[in-house]
Amino acid sequence: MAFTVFSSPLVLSQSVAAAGLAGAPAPFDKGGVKIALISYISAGDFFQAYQAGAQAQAKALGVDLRIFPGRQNAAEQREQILQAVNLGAQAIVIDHGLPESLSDVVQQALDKGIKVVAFDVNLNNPKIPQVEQSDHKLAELALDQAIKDNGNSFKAGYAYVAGFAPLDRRNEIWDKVKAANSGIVETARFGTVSDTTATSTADQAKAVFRANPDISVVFAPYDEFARGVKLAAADLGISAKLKIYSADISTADIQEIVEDGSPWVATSATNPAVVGAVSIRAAALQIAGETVPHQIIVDPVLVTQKQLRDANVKTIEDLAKKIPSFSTSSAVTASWIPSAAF
Ligand code: SR1
Repeated sequence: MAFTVFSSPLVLSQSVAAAGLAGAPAPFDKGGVKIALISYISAGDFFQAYQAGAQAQAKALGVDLRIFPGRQNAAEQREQILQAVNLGAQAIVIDHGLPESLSDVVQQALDKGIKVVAFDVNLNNPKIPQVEQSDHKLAELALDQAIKDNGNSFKAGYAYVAGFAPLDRRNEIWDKVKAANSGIVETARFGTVSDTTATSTADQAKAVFRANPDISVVFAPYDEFARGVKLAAADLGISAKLKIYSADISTADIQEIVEDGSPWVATSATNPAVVGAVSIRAAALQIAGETVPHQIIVDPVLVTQKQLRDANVKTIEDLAKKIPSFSTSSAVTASWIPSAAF
């Protein structure tokens, strides 16, 4: 089998015919199954790990996985979906994106009998299973910890960009928490999603902190936002009076969380490699004609700075050893689907 990462939507695949998977249903028994993974964002640890998990599961299944990189470009993502259709993909996994720019091209794929799986983009189609990390739970875990650490009266900064399904779902919980705790005041809202999310968000956070020196807590429910906020706090020399609560985790994030004086005190996260593997399994099961639930959830866990320091966790692999459930998900599996090795 081969993994083809498309450096541009115009580059053609050089795939190798994959061998069949003994005991699997058709067409996996004969091999040569093609799946396309089309991302909207590729930069950043979360998306790299998600793709690596998808690759690992594809390899275990003998699938020829074509990966189209995301460049936060809706027109390019549309083009890539059409290209995947033309390349003969039997399923397409769409990882993030803007629903309004995708629905017609996704419908063209469905009309040709191609299976579609959506991760973190609401395509609102009963034929398309939706994979998510339980974003409500992600936000609840982080915000419960924020209240545990800081009480229910503080001035908060909030990093958010509307229009991304996971961030919108996390925002629903933030709104609920503020409504239930009148002492929690959102003093400033900021954030950028781009190929330079962390540094752009850092520039915004600096301006926010200068204008609002009473902010003591930041809810930054995306690790690139949290990195930006941490960078801004360090540049302004205010790390000691700030606490950051985030989502997502990676080896680089762990290092930033545990370093001396880090204001990044907790994050709630899944293992993104597991989410990538689950997305490929959902596609594979559909290709095999098996039923897949409409909503597929990978549950997150809360990880605090104290837990990481106390257990001397330095990498994602260390974390997985401490929390075995972090590296597995029983979502959308079958006896014929081999486990992915991350
Ligand atoms: C811009 S959306 C970023 C989020 O997508 C994934 O759900 C990750 O958890 C990340 O926080």
